[in-house]
Amino acid sequence: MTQADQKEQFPGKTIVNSWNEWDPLKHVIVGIADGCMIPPSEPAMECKVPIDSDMKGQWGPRPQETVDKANIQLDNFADILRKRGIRVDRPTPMDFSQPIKTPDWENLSMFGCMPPRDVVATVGNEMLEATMSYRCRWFEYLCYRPLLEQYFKEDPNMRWEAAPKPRLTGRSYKDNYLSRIMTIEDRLKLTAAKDFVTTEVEPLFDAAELARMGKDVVVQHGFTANLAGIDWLRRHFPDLRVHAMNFPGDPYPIHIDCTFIPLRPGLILNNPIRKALPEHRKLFEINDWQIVEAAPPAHKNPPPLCYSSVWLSMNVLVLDPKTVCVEASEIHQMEQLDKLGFEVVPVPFRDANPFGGSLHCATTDVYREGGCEDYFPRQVEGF
Ligand code: DAV
Repeated sequence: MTQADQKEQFPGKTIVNSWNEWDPLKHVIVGIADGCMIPPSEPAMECKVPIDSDMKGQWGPRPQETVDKANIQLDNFADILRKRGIRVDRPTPMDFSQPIKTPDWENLSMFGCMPPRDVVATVGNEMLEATMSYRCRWFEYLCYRPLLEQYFKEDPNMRWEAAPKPRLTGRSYKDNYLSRIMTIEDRLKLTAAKDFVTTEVEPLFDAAELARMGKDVVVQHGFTANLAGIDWLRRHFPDLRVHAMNFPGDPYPIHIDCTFIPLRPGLILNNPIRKALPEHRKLFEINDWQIVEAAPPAHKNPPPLCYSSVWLSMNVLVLDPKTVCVEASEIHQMEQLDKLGFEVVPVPFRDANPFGGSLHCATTDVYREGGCEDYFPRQVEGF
């Protein structure tokens, strides 16, 4: 669909507003796979690539046929959303193969612009560019600037913000982190003890660490968000309640959206091997929210050259409190959501998974109807 066609289908004015993960979705950004790279090794990246991954030691442009196949599924996803009356915008890719540098470091390439969820957080009428935590993703916000500039012009109430760009020098990462790991059990011990690869010298967070539930926002503390980053968010949103959560059981904790997904008021989908801790569940329990364990993934392994785990199965995009998009081969997840009372929209997306995730990762909200509600009137001291 061209820009002109889209103007014809969606003549209304631009509104930036999204307070949660479930209210009726009206406008969204869907990523693009063009030019996406397997980035070169760098401190944070090294710790995320799974021990047995086919990506270990590789870097360079992704094979063009895989880019083409991913784009077919991304375009199809965008069309499914448009047919449901949702306006869809796309980022502007750059030449991601070019080396980048700041006064502090150089990196041999960038990453891509497939998962918009990682880069821009929409909270109410604000779109916030995250600090990011990998060097290869330092400039990725530039792919979203044409859209952010446009929304800023079109919606007089939009707040456009950028978190402080981090230095990402060697001081931002623990240099002995990997040397302490021999086995997956070692990893699990470290992550359970909240010993992650990033240090606390500066605020760091990827936008995909946020799960928004009106007045309450939970942020995963892990490889791609540190406590300083969560504290920054807390001070940046003084009217909201920002809660840090960590999930023992995840050897590579990055991005909350394969772990803890709010589906509608009162209902959370939680990864059964990354269970929320009792002290964190309390907030949900005392406010009569239910935390259900996600169905098992349909696949034993992620597709080739994919960073993410098989738990992309639960990386669903909620269109409204009764409708949810699920990857089309994830039969168990579809069945579970159907039983929970949702209309399930199957979306083929496995070819796009290696480019940075599934349906939630591949999108960023611009507009959902509804305002900032307080779903958790009872709070837990110290959380
Ligand atoms: O389980 O591998 C990946 C999330 C990608 N945004 C996982 C989390």
